[in-house]
Amino acid sequence: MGKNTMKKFKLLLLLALITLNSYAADIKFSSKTIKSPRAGMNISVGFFTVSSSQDLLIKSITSDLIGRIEIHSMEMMKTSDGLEIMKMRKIESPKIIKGLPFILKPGGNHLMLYEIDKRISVADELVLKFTLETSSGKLIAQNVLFKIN
Ligand SMILES: [Cu+2]
Repeated sequence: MGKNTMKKFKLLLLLALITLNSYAADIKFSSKTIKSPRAGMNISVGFFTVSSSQDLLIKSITSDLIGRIEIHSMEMMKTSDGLEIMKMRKIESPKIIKGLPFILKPGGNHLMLYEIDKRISVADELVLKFTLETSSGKLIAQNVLFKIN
């Protein structure tokens, strides 16, 4: 290999590595739990924490055993007669900010699960399929295992 060819080859190799690296988001899920629905109910909540090495949008979360999954925010509100009530609202495009843990936990933001299949009551674990989008528009599919308790 000539000196010039070698240089070009090294440059190409470097470019390939940089490209690969920009696609490989380091995404870590933890504290993944789903609450078993109460008897006779088909809705419930779930929680997790996720950290990412790059900004991501949560495009969808699905499961074969759950009709619809949303991420909700939760706030305490005071009514005109002074009562404290909890208000939940769907977060339309949840954003995971690079380096900042995105936390869903009891009393705060949470997963809202609707139309839960009865088979879930005998399961210990469930996979939720996350579709995430990078800032450059690339979609990342990730299966995340949740404990049911
Ligand atoms: Cu909710």
